[in-house]
Order: sequence, then structure tokens, then C-alpha cells
Amino acid sequence: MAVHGASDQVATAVRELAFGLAEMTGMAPEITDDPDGMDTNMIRLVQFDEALSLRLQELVPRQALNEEGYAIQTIAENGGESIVVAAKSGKGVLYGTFHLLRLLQTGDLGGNLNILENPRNGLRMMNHWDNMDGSIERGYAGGSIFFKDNEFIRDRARIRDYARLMASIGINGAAINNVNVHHTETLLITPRFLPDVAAVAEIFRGYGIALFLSINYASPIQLGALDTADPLDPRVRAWWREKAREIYGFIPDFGGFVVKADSEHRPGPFTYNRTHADGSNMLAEALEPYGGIVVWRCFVYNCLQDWRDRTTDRARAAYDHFKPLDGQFKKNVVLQIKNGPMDFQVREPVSPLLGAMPETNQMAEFQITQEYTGQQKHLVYLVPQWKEVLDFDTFARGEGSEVKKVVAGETHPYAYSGMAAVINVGNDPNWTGHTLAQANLYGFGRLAWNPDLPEEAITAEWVRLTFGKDETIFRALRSMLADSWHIYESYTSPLGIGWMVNPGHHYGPNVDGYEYSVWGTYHYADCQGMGVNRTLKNGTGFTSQYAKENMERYESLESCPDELLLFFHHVPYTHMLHSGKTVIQHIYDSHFEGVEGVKAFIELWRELEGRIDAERYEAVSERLRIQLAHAKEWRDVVNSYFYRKSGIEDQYGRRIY
Ligand code: BDP
Repeated sequence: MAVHGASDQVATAVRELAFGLAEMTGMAPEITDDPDGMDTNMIRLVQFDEALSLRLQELVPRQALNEEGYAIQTIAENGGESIVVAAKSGKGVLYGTFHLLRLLQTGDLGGNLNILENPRNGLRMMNHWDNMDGSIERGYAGGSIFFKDNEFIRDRARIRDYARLMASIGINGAAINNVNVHHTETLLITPRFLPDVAAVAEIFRGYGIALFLSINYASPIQLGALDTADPLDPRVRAWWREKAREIYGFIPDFGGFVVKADSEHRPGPFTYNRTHADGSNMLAEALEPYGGIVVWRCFVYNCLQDWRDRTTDRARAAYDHFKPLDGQFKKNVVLQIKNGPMDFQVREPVSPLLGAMPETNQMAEFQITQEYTGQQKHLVYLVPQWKEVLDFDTFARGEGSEVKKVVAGETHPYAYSGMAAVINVGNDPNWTGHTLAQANLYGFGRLAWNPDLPEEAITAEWVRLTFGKDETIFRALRSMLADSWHIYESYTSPLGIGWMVNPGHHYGPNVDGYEYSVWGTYHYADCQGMGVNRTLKNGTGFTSQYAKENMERYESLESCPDELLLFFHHVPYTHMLHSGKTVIQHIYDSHFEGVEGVKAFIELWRELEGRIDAERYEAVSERLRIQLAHAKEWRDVVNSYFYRKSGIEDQYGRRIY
């Protein structure tokens, strides 16, 4: 192996490649730093710079690479063949090296390599919802890998493994603490904890990951410095400027802040009658001299509302709050917008805010951790859901303004944009609790790198990297993964209705769990019908937040897609769907089918016994058993609820409990 380039990430690439090769071949490779040597059959890792020989410079179309891109090419030299991984930056070399390792591991290295890859999204971020007591909000795979008992975990081996995992799928930023910043986490930006934060940032740096912190908007007050957090108060501004200077003293390449403000009891600029532009710009101004950014979440709504009039529909909140502020944000603020207008339900329309602010940086927020999608007890592969979101045409600049183009900064020219996700890892040995939930983590990284990757290609990569090249395993898992989201949807919530879950922890069926609460998440079922009327004509008017094409599609009962019907319309149970079924019959059928779907998973998985190591085989079998039991409960609770409400018999006379 020959190396040209001195950055931290090139050094990491060398270590990773040496380690990978040694693991796969049993032999440690020889490493030289003479890129023009006369050896044959080399792997060359090359970071372009002035000192590089012309011969290597000319190998790759360097202009075609962006800062994080890479090329992998087979070249003839010295009578043999070498493989060159070349990039402009150390990060690019590292990503290329992981790509090469992937090819080695899946056995796809044959033939002449001629690969050129650039990430489509600039920001490819993970959001941890880790608390310093070691718990993880909405975490289903054990405790935090960063914190325990209100301290940092000293043994950082796991953090290093985490960073490798992230870099191998192209992640370049991570916020390590929960967006709900409690007292201890407020201290993360003080000298009490900054040395520890810096130690984690150093590990991240080697893997090209910028460390971000979620901050408490009221820090100037909570940390005892001031009696206000008013963003227009000069003392508050000065406080944050000084704070930024202090943080960058510890971490010169600190990524910036992630902020949840004025949401679910978090403090924010509204307290001072200031806008979210005022609030975020103040922080952006402090970070600007150091190249830091503010990731400002748009999950802002009044969680104490009781929806009585058409103006307080929770679905409208993000757009209503942020759209009028377009153009008022500084260039180093990026708005992070949840994929749907509500909150990571199994089915929601795409957030109408995505694409709607040409003058303001935007990125999309997804949820890998399966809060509302089975809590890693249920198999739910989210890549198909994310692809639907990414492929959704916003029409923001006419046809062809898909979400993936918006968040890549291609529809509107954004300075910062990309994709973020709430991650699903914890300190469980297999990272994600459910082994098959790893596919979601992998898939998110791959889509953030390239949103055009087909679902099946991502699945194939993951299955082969995780379980080897056995075709039987691939066929079984491909079908289980591909169907799993729809199956989960079918035994949980029908036709775009969300939240029929137990309040608080959000697991298990409870049709009226949130129906009479202030949180603004209703199904409005009565004896006649159900669904939320969000039309412009006589509902909440939410449909009008979409571009005309989408607005018209959702507004009309004729064109609204079945799977979102009850999100947009209140209809009688006897309303006929495009599928040819009535709403009530659809509810019955889908809930019965969903349970059958889980039974089919179990059959498919059984065929893999003996092909997969016993530990993973058993662990997944156990989760599938739980899934089946809970799917039946879901089916029975939901079906009997709507049977009793509507009084309408199942067309097939099945017994409804
Ligand atoms: C909701 C979660 C809550 C989070 C919130 C958020 O239930 O734990 O704090 O999202 O995104 O889905 O801020």
C-alpha cells in the first residue's frame, strides 16, 4: 500500500485499510509513502496536492471531484495493476477507502474499477438524543455510548468504533446530546465538560465527523450570567460571542449548535417577542468567525393547544412559523425540518415547508430510531419511506423539484443543506437492539450520500456486508425488509391517521390515547366516520401550504391518495376508496393482513436457520415472536374499536374481538 497525503483522515484511511485487509486476508499489508515507487499490484491512497507527481495527478479527472468526493481506479503500472483511491481531501480518501473495503468484503472487486463518487448532500448528520445520565430519549438499543451518570464515559473505544461506523457510510456531522437540553447538558458548553467534548471531537476528527452540541437557548440565564436570553439584548449577544470563542479554543473545528427552541416546553425567542430568525441569527453571528453553523429545528408548535378552530391545526405549525421569515436568516443558519408536518408517524404527507423557502437554507430531518415505528421490536425498514419522501415533488420551482433536490441545495442554491437523522444506536453489543434495524442506519447514510440509490441496491449492500453472499439469505431478507413498513402500517394505523398509541412512550395500541389531549393529534372518529378535515374549503386549510399541484391533489376527495385520505379528510366509514373498498372494510382487512404478513416474516426467517450464526438467528427470531404477539394485539384493539364505533359488520364475517 502506498500513501500520499498527511491529513488526519488519510492516516485513518491507512489504518482502516490495513486493518480491513489483515482481517480479510490474514496478512498485514506493507505500507510505503513513496507514491511513485516501482512496486506492482499496489493500493495507492492519494490526496491531491502540489507535491504530487504529474503521473498521479493525471490519473483521475480531478475537476470532477468535489471536496468530499473520490475516485477509485484500476491502473496499469510497472507491468502489473494497481488500484488508486484519490481525492482532494483526507475525508474523500477515507470515504473512498471504505468504498474499497466494501467491494473487497462483498467480493465485487473484479474487473477494471472506474468509480467516481461525490456526495449529493453537504450535511450528512446524526442527531443523538442522549442524556448525560446515560439514558437516550426514544432509544431502544441500550444506554448512551457517550455518557453515564452525568459524566463522559472514559473508555472511548466504543466511540471510536462508532466514528468508524459513521464514516464508513459517509456521515460527516454528529450532535452528541439530546435536543431537549436539561440542566447537566447545559453545562456541556462550559469548561466543566469542554475538555471531554474536545476528546470526543478529536476522535471524530480522524473520521471526518464534525461534532455538534444541542444547546439550551436559555443558557445565559441557566449558567447564571444574565437575567435574560433576549436575542436582541447586546449583553446576550456578547455572552454568546464569548461562549463561541471559548468553545473554539477547545475545539477548533467545532461544527456548531443544534437548537430546539419554543417547542415542547423548551425556551426560545418567543419569550421575548422575538422571531426565530432573531434567535438563530444571534447564535449564527457568534459562530460565524469560526466557520460554525446553527442547525435550527422547525419542530415548533404549541403543545398545549386544544384544537377548536381552524387556525391551530398542529400540521400547519412549522410552515406558519417559518415561511414568513424566508430571507431573514443568516447564511450560516440552516433550518432542519422533519420529513412530515407532524412527528415521524408511520405515514404522513411530506412537510410543505420543504422547498418553500428559496432564500433560507434547509435540511430534512428523519428518524432512524423507531419511536412510532415499532421501537426496534418490530421489523420496519424505513428506506422505502425515506425514498418516498426524497422523491416527492414539491413543485417549489415547477415540476422536478423533488425533496432530494431541495435538500441537496439544487432547487434553490443553499449555502448549507442536507439530511439529518435521529439515530437508533445505543450500547447494546449489536448497536441497534434489533439486528435488522442496522439496515436503517446503513440505509440512511447511503441515502444521505446519494438519494438516488435504489432501495434494492442499498438492501443488497447491507445484507452482503452483514451476512455474506448467500443468495438464500439475500432473497429472504430482501423480501422481509421491502414489505416491512407497509406491514407495520397495516396492523397499526390506517390511511394516514397517526398516534393511536399509548401516550408518553408511544408503543402499543391505544386508539383514543391522544384523542382528548391537548397535543393536537386527533382522528375524530365518531359513529359516522373519521379523519381530520385539513382542506381549504371547510377544514383547517393545511392543504393550502402546498404548491398548487399538490394542494389540488390533496384537497379533492377524488385525487387524494388512499394512504393519506384520513390525514386530509373526514369521511364516513362507508366512503369508497380508490382500492374499491370502504374505509371500514379497509381497516378490517389491513389489520388482518398485517398479522399474516408478520407470520410470513417468521416463515421466511425460519428458512435461514443454520445459514446465519445461532446468536443472531435466535435474537431476530425472538423479536419476530414479540412482533407477532403485539401485531395481534394491535389488530384486535383497532378493529374492535372501529367495529363498535361504526356498528358495521366485517364483510367476511371474521370474528372481531
Ligand atoms: C418527538 C419525541 C420527543 C422529541 C421530539 C422532538 O416524542 O421525544 O423530543 O419529537 O423531535 O417525536 O423534539
